Amino acid sequence: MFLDCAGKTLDLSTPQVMGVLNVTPDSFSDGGSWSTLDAAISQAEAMVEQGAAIIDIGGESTRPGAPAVSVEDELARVLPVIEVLAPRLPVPISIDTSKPEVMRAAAAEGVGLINDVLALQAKRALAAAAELNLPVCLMHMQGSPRTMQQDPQYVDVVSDVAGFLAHRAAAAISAGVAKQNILLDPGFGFGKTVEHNYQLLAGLERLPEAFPLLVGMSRKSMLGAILDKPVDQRLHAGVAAATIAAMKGAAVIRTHDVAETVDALKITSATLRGE
Ligand code: 8Y4
Repeated sequence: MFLDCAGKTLDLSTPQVMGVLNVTPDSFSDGGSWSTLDAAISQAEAMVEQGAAIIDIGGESTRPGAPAVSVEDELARVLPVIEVLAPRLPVPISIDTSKPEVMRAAAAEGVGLINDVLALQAKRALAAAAELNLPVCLMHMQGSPRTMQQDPQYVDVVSDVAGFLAHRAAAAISAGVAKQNILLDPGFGFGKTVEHNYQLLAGLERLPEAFPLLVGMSRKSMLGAILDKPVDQRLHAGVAAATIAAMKGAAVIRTHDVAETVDALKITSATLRGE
């Protein structure tokens, strides 16, 4: 029910919000300057005030077609932010990375959770996560960020994703990650058609139930495709999707829209308690 994130607690007895803090140059115009850092810190503090239980910091864009980022560039983006935020925030910080070097450096600065869209499949990532003894989110992706949306195919997307996640959890446990430190994520939008994404959302209860589920649908094209609306007009749909996921048992909702999602999850939580 409670996750120890490097001394800070993540309460998973009710659904919680993970606030997204992007520190890629496309989210803040000038990389590395004080105003960039200041904006990131203010945004993180605002999300905590709005009720975020954890803040996810990522310096590597995982959007379809995004260019690869070097270890050095990724560290230059995320470390200054983590250094300031880790001692200041009352909630844990999560590091969105697939690189073991970034996991280690971020952990040394006080990060409390590893959010890996590659599910620790990069070389030496399993060993790094096991040694750091932090909670880790293992996400499903078909293909690589560059090509994943070209022609995604599954026999049964829910069974395929469930099988992959069960295998990655087993690999993590074999490498020395504590079972209680594992969260799983079906990876909405990562190598999935719109139909695959809704099959996954509908079948969320069929994913491995031994681990808490984290999901991220906020602003994604699975919402835009149904609404036929651009990314800045997907707030209400994202809140609806978050509510549905939480009703189906999701423990953590990763979102850009913290205040609205926190309200929705309070209603969800009261409903789950009522039944
Ligand atoms: C607008 C804004 C449209 C953002 C698309 C996006 C997940 C994740 C991402 C997720 C976990 C994104 C790092 C994609 N999505 N980590 N990361 N789960 N665990 N796209 O679903 O936000 S980045």
